[in-house]
Amino acid sequence: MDKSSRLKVALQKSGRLTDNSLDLLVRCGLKYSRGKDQLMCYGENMPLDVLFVRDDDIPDLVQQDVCDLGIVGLNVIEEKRLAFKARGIDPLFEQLMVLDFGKCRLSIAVPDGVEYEGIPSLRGKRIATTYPNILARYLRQNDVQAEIVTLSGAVEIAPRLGRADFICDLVSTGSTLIANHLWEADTILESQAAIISTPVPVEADKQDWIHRMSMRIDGVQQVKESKYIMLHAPRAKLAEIKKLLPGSESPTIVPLDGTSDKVAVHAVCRENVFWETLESLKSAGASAILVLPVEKMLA
Ligand code: PRT
Ligand code: ZN
Repeated sequence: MDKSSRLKVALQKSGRLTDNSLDLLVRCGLKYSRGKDQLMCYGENMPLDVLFVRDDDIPDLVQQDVCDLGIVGLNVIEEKRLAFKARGIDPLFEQLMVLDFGKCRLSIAVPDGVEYEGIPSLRGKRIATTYPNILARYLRQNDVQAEIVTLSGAVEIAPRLGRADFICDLVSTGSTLIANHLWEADTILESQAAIISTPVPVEADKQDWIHRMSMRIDGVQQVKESKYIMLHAPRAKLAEIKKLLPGSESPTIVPLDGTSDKVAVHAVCRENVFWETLESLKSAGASAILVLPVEKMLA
């Protein structure tokens, strides 16, 4: 396979998404070696290489077909999508799937002591943000005119510096807002990491790898919460016990040697299994209950 038919994936170089993104590829089977400059990782066992860049550059690299795939927050994806659209760029990169990390929200925050009674309070005010396109859409959708002050960082100090009345910034725990004497008023976008893919049609063998990686990522995300339960159950209690198994569709029922009134039940549970569930199963008559982690899954 020649170099050009290798998949190129853009990941954040150093930040909140870096470890989870690389870990995801490793869980999908990737074994890699790092380039000398640390800017790339080369897949040793699959035709996939990783390019490390700033997260803000990921949508551009995918849009320009420099990379086939990228992992980046929905906040950045949405901001870039709106910016590209405004410039009349078409077709746009595609969003393949959302991932279970990088969760945060883009919210309007208000300085302590300042009155805020919902969106109309923004009318005619200055709002500092690094997400001008998302904020503009929000204001437009709510029919409110306000001044957007676009900053490249340190948005939370803008009100104190007298540069803005409100801010619109990412929040996860909320402690940064509190430390800066701000409170979270309205959420305008829920975000988490996602995979995007090039708008340009890719050749068949690359497409095949994109498909395989999507299936594997799906599997990796599902197994995180999944458990395999095995137990013995009285036949008479089977219906009750099946109902207690969290998130499992149709369990396998296996006869037990030497007894006809008990069976073994095996089930994949798509949700975490807590002690309370085991206690309920036991009360319902189950015995020899085993809960095992699921390592890999392919639907
Ligand atoms: O250098 P580069 O440009 O690549 O990195 P960056 O500094 O732009 O991004 P980085 O690593 O901070 O975040 C990357 C992505 O992680 C974001 O685009 C989001 O999709 C996601 N993410 C998840 C977050 C947060 N949680 C988050 N809390 N991004 C930023 N924050 C900020 C928040 O704005 C606040 O200032 O972290 C601070 C702490 O948040 P609290 O609420 O927990 O105090
Ligand atoms: Zn960034």
